[in-house]
Amino acid sequence: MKSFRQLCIVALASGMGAGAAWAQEQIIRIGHIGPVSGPQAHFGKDDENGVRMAVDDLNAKGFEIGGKKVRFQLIAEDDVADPKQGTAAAQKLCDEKVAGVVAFVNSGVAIPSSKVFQDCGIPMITGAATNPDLTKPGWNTTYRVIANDNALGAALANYVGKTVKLKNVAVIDDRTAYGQGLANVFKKEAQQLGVKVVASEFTNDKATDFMAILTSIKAKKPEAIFYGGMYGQAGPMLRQMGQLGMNDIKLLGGDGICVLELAKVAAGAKPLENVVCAEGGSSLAKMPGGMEWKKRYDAKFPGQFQVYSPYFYDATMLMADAMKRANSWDPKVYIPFLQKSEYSGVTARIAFEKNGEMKNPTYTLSVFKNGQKTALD
Ligand code: ABU
Repeated sequence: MKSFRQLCIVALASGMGAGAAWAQEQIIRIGHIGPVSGPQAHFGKDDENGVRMAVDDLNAKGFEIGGKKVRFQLIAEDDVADPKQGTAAAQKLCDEKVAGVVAFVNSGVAIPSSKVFQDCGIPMITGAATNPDLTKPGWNTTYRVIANDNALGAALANYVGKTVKLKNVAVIDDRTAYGQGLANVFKKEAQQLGVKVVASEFTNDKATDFMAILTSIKAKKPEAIFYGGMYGQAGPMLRQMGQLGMNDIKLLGGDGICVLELAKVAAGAKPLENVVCAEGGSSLAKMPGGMEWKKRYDAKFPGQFQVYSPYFYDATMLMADAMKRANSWDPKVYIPFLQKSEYSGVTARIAFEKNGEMKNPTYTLSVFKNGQKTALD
């Protein structure tokens, strides 16, 4: 890296006693962008913690690139789950010439921001934004380390059509890139399995009153409602399903509702017991290093774990691993090494397809038993 900022050399006192030496460390800046304020802050903070933990672990190890001692520094930005603020933050990280970015909860923010990073040649990896359109352009700057919504929508459709063999479902989405995209995949896959979609409704990602939509759906007698959206809406939806006596209807959804926080916002609503949700990756217990990593995370960030932080941790470590193999933190030099990653992480062994999607991603279906998220298999 050639700019003055990136050549910022920090001289650190390294020795004790006589003949103390000075070691030179190269600062390598890694960006994170996510909703660390607003209604989705639980997700954003958890993800930022994952990147921070990786940066701290790398620095504690005394990481070297090309024989040079380096020190990673996290540059954290808030997008408040808003595409405009997200693209502005992306441009800021481009202007600051960070070496790489690990970012984004929301697909609606990740998709336009990925273009900003493509234009400035800085690679970004997401561990949470799951809309398949993110990798459609096939840019060498866009990567994902978790299953996308094609996998999650198909998994839920299979569950409905083949496992519990339901005949009629209703679909609601929140009109975001994520919610609408996931609902469309589910609908298409479910219909191909002979499941009838008796109602298609939409809301928005700020709504909290679903009484009118649910009343209209109730009249069509579906056995399940598929919700494409986030837990902040699914929680009140479950409460209102309870108020309307819809206690035997399943609520299905993707990773946006597949979080412990859902039980909190559902506040004891009976239909929480009927939730079936799909998330990318394995349960912590089945990840190669999940339980041990979670113990360390909990000690560092008590009570803040949600779902995606291990993926953000792995994405950061994988990016550092690509720099090490490339002997460079210059994106132009290390991107080809990033593309060819074979990284054994906490979550899985990670390698990429040509378009930046993870090879062979897994998924997990979960239910809520006694308010606890519990993997089905
Ligand atoms: N994948 C859940 C987070 C929402 C999104 O992808 O927009």
